[in-house]
Amino acid sequence: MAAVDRRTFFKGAGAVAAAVVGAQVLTACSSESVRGYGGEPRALPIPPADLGSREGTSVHFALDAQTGESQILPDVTTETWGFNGTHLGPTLVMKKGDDVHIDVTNNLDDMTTVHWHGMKLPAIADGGPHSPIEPGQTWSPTWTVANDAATLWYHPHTHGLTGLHAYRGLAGMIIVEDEVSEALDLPQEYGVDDIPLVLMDHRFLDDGSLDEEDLPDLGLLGDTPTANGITNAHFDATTTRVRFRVLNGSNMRFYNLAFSDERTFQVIASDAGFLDQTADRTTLAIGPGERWEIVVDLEPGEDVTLESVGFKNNYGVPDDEFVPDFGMGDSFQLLTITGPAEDAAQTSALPGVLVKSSEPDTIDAPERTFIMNTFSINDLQMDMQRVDVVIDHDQPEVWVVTNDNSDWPHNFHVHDARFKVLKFEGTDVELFNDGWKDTVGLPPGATATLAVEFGHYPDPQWPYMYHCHMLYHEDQGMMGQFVIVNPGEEPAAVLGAGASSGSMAGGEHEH
Ligand SMILES: [Cu+2]
Repeated sequence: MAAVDRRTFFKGAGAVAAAVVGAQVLTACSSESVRGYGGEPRALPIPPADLGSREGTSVHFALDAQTGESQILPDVTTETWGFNGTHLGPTLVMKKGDDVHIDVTNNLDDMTTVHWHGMKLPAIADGGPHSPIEPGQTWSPTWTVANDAATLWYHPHTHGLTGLHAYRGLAGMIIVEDEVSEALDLPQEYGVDDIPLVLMDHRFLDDGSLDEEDLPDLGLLGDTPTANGITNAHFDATTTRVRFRVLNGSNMRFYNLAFSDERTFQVIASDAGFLDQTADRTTLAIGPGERWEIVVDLEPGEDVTLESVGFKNNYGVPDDEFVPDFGMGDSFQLLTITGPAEDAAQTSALPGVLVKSSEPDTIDAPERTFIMNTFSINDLQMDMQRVDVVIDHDQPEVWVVTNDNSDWPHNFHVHDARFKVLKFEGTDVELFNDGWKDTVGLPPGATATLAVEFGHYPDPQWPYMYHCHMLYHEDQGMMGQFVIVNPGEEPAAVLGAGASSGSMAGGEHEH
């Protein structure tokens, strides 16, 4: 190991993890982040399900952003941020058609914002950088849930500080249910066989506090993975079939999900809801901001580990000394799992067909191109006073998004939208991109052609964001703004002094 660089920790840990289950051996192997794997496995914490207070279809939630101390590590406390608690936040459960009201109170000493990732909603409620919540203030967005059943999430979108605020722990899951999800024969008992799994990674200083120093070109890439806010998490299953709602809430890290015995699992939902049909996988990439719902069948009493395994070909990132190490080759464990008791009920076959197939109509759709390179999109960096794209219709659009870097990964997230990946070119990296998504991974050189369907809430004053969801990149300016207006309408120059309306960097043309 003498000749190996800072990649040693994860690569070494993975090699051992493949052979031996358990934290102690990993501890012995790691030289840089021993603390991350130390001690006995701890039970996977389940964030409380928050059903809100409901009157008919009107549902009221309250979120308080606050500081606290948490035991991310087993043997030391860490100062963290959380919603309604010291770290992370409750899982908000809502139903399609609900009229949602949320009071977000900022009990921090810092300004923040809260964005509802994946939600179609009016821009004024979207919680982007134009919606600061000052310390002591309460922000009260409201909207009607238009999304199909899906796993969404909420996190800050503070201008230049999104990464830091999420890293400190401001993140929570949202479960949207609808008549389709409730009728399907799938595990759906929250915390029992329907398990939220928020994946993050951190670095720690010797005193247990979060290391918040940005690594050059990598930002807050962590060396210590966590599941629902703790290291070395263990899940004791009580059923033979478990559904995991996996959210990558990390700043910069991509995971390649797999089980330690390379078993096949079923993918049932992408970012924006159910796949048309269940899909069998043995590995599944999940980039920052993305969600997948997977189902795994367990034998009574068996032990198996959910891992992240190194990406084949390093996700297309050159593996040499000149390129920052994005961790694409790392292998490590995420969650150890023990199967249920011998008398656990057997399950029947999973439903093969989940939802009626739907496709966006892209005939005559406007097409726009987005070239991502280092910290820019279309050679521009985020400007709060500049509208980059104006959408003056209620139809889908085709967005062609290219990662123009030959050595850096990116990904691409669009607010108020869901999309299908029509084409994926320019890379040998094979990604599973089925279903409706709102965030797509882009290995070096990759071009993704997206059919994007927007929520239609015309408002000339309030912009939505599109951006790289590697949060250091976003915070460095890899983000643009779009406004949805009525036909012929211009965006209002109300975004601040010097607002210039409609510089069409998106390059609209009919095709
Ligand atoms: Cu990026």
